[in-house]
Amino acid sequence: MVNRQVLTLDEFTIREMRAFPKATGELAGLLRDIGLASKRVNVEVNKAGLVDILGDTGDVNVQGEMVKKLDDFANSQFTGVLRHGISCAGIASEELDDMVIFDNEISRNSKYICMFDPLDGSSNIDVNVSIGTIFSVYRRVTEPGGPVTINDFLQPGMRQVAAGYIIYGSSTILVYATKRGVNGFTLDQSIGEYCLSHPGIKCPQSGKIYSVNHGNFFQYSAPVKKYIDICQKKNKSNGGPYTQRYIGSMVSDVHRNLIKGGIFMYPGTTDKPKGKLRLLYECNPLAYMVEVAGGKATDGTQRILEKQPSELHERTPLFIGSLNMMAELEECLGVKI
Ligand code: P6P
Repeated sequence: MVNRQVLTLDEFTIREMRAFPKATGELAGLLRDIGLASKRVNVEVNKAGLVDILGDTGDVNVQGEMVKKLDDFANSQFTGVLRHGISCAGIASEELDDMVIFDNEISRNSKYICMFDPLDGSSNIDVNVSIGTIFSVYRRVTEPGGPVTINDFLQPGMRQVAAGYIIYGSSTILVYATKRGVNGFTLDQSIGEYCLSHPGIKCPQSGKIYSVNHGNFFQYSAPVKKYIDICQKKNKSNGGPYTQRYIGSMVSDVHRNLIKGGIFMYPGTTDKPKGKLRLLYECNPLAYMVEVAGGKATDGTQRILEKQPSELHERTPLFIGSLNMMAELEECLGVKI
């Protein structure tokens, strides 16, 4: 059996960097930092079930501190590696009310900012359902040398430089996109490296899986209900009825649909007209990745990536997935986006 040359994440990002002679290596460095933090989170996520069985509130680490709640732990890991790296001037996180300015000499001169949801779907840990980290990278709009400002974070999603997620599931996979494509890397625990396992991911134009929380059905708008009806009806032309899959971890649902084709919906409801999901560090990165892979993402009226954010934690309805399914949805919504 020929031992196939498998590229690690670092080898891949350095190869990508060589394609741009002017590249400084900062983006490759930032992705390496994210990979490192995710490996540390992966260790704790894998232990979480055990801790629950032991009834313990968490390990005591070498400094004698109680290990923080997993969300906080993940947040501190991603914040820490980016603060001590060479590529990031500041971060915003679902776990933190405000942006964090990395006010040191190196970071002030870094050209990127990063936003992330450190552990999306963490309520699923107790029942061993996969969860994920979502991240989004922009070039700062303020001049390097000074501290970042809120304007560096409130950029429309189309200006992302890179975006990605890590899924801590049956295996741990890191998927990221730049304008050159979407690539997936599975963690090889035996060597502690992410290895290229899903090169050049393309979102199938059609799919037969739809993801939505049916528990909110009676709170959805009539056009959304109409589309859900279509998903459930026998229909030779679109291969209906579709299969319904809803994991409760958006990263996993979107990842499955990215690979197999499908649509994920978190519509607005009468109780929450803007839905539940966050624009900056959940919807924008996933929308960027799915669009690079050939799919589509809207809020039901416009492309997610065109939305001008007005505050860090704003929410948006989200419809994301295969082109043909998104077209069916738009027909029900009476829009063409
Ligand atoms: P609901 C997890 O909390 C999350 O943000 C997404 O990962 C997931 O798809 C969604 O919320 C589930 O929300 O309201 O359907 O339970």
